[in-house]
Amino acid sequence: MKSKTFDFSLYVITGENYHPGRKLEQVMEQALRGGADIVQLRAKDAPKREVLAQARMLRDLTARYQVPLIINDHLDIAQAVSADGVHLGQEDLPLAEARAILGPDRIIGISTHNIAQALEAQAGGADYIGVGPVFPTGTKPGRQAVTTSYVREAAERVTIPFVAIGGITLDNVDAVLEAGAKRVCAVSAIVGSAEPAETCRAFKHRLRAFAAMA
Ligand code: 3NM
Repeated sequence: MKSKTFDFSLYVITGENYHPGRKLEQVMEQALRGGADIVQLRAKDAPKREVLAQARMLRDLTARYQVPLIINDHLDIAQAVSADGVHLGQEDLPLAEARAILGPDRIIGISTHNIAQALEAQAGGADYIGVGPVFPTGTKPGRQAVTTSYVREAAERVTIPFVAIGGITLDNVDAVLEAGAKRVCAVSAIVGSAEPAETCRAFKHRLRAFAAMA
């Protein structure tokens, strides 16, 4: 897959805790059917071999839909399954080291929680950044929400793609888009919904409506 030609508006991250009794593969296939344009495997507490097995499954699934696969944190797993890239938090392997390992062609995304981190990631060669958590979220408990004011600041000052993340639902996504986000990311609102495909379609509808107004 030509990783660096990627673009996306709806970014879906896995969250197995949100769909007990439903298989990861089914839920993510539904998200892809509904229009997810990029998928991240995020399995913070799973044993590494299980993450690897999930990564292999998602590599096959995302390839069928021609959608990039990003692996949270584990560069070795990303390489083992030929994922399109990795996503790194502020406490993970630094961007420069990750780039040295993965080379120029893989996507590297960085979580940022303020404009200084955003500009640092941009200057360091990140392909995209996360901007969040916009709203309080049970997926990352205990983290202070950055509110839509950080989204607004990112829209003004960040020149690489940025994706708003954290507590985003169909009920509040318009506020995020109004603040200037062109890309949004969700875990619980999508993988925890009864109909992930329908939910993705509804998110895409909002994203398209705002893109048409711009
Ligand atoms: N990263 P939900 S917020 C994984 O701000 C993640 O960097 C965040 O999950 C950040 O859509 C977050 O369920 C949780 O709120 C997103």
